Amino acid sequence: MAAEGRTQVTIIGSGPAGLLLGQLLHIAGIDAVILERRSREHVLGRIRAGVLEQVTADLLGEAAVGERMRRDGLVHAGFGMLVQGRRHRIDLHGLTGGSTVLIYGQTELTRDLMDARHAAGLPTVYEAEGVSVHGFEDRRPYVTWRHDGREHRLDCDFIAGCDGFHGVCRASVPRSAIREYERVYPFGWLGLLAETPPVSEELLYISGERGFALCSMRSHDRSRYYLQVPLTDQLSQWSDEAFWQELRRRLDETGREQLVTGPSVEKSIAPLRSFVAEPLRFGRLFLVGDAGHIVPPTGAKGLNLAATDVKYVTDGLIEFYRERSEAGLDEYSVRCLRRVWRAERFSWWLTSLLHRFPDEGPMGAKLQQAELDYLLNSEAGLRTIAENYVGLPLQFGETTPRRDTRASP
Ligand code: RFL
Ligand code: PHB
Repeated sequence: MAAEGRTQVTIIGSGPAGLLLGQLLHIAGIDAVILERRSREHVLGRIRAGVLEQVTADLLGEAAVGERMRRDGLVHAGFGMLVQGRRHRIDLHGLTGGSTVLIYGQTELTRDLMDARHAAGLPTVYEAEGVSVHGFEDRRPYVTWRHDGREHRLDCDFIAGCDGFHGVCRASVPRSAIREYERVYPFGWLGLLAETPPVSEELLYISGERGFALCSMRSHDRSRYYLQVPLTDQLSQWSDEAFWQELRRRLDETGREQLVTGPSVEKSIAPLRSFVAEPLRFGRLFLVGDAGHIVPPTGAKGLNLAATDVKYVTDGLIEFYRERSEAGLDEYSVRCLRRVWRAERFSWWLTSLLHRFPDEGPMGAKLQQAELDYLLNSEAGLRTIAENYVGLPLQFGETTPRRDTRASP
């Protein structure tokens, strides 16, 4: 594993952002090394996203890792909303003029990217300890870490911080150079994965007296469910039986009849947060994906935003190496942030609409019901939800057409 010495781009983190970036750079003929602090198995064990926008699916195709996704992914043309006991359908396809989303788990996508990287013999260091980034402000970036009891150093042209919300890259930027915006929600999501058929063919978002719930899936025989829970709840309080019982209470009669329960394969609690760092570039360091921004999962946007960040930084790097122009890299932050704020707004809005906010009292609950009543019974309201859910085009907000960087180097 040739990780010492020099490379063009050092990528910190082998989540979907880091792996997709590594793959797109490889296709463009740009060398990169990935440093990951966890093991490959640990990364694959994290159960997270399930919904891919068309733009993300296209990028995975561009990265030549779309074969299994196209075969096994489930195309969804709509989803359900169960609000105060009444079911509604958001017809994504009809309301957006033909857009759909793809159900394909983050675990599978990560595995596809890891396999492609391995097959191409590209260097990844797992269990890299104490990763530290240096020199990015004065154009001589390098990265140090410990592995197998030895200190290592890698010099490079650029560092891509794909190391998630708790990573080292954002934390290494001088406080005076960065501004952070944050909202933490007063609840979390308790998620459960089971080898059981999903309760409905499409995703079902539930909002009711007992709080939010989501019925999702990974395939026709693997279901993924979430319950809104207080932040103070511990995983140990939630036996599988308690989970299923609470989900039954939040479902309607049809849902209760169709629900198939079984032992959990995974169960975890995730806090909900909205977060944006500005800017996303600091000299030769780029923040990509969750390292630069977090959305609550309600709008299913996190992984999709990570994928478009990757596309934008890849475009900039290709332009840099082919034309010695930093124009694309200079635009990176602005390009990403416009899209990021749009997704932040939608995720915050949908979260506010569907969850129970204990501190908002009965007035807050009534206003929320009235807004949902308006949205779900109006063509304009349904279209607003659908348009945001399927996501923005890649060229969103750009006035001049950009060059296509997909051609071979
Ligand atoms: P990741 O996946 O957090 O990967 C970061 C990687 O960096 C490593 N790392 C380090 N490596 C070296 N040195 C260090 N000092 C390091 N510090 C960290 C970590 O070990 C890790 O491997 O970030 P990335 O790649 O930006 O990907 C982002 C996505 O994972 C995230 O946005 C989504 O999972 C969010 N999300 C969803 N997004 C969607 O688009 N659609 C969905 O349906 C969706 N559902 C979800 C979600 C996130 C959830 N949770 C758990 C918050 C559902 C849930 C419940
Ligand atoms: C998931 O399947 O994990 C999932 C689906 C939709 C969301 C969030 C998570 O909004």
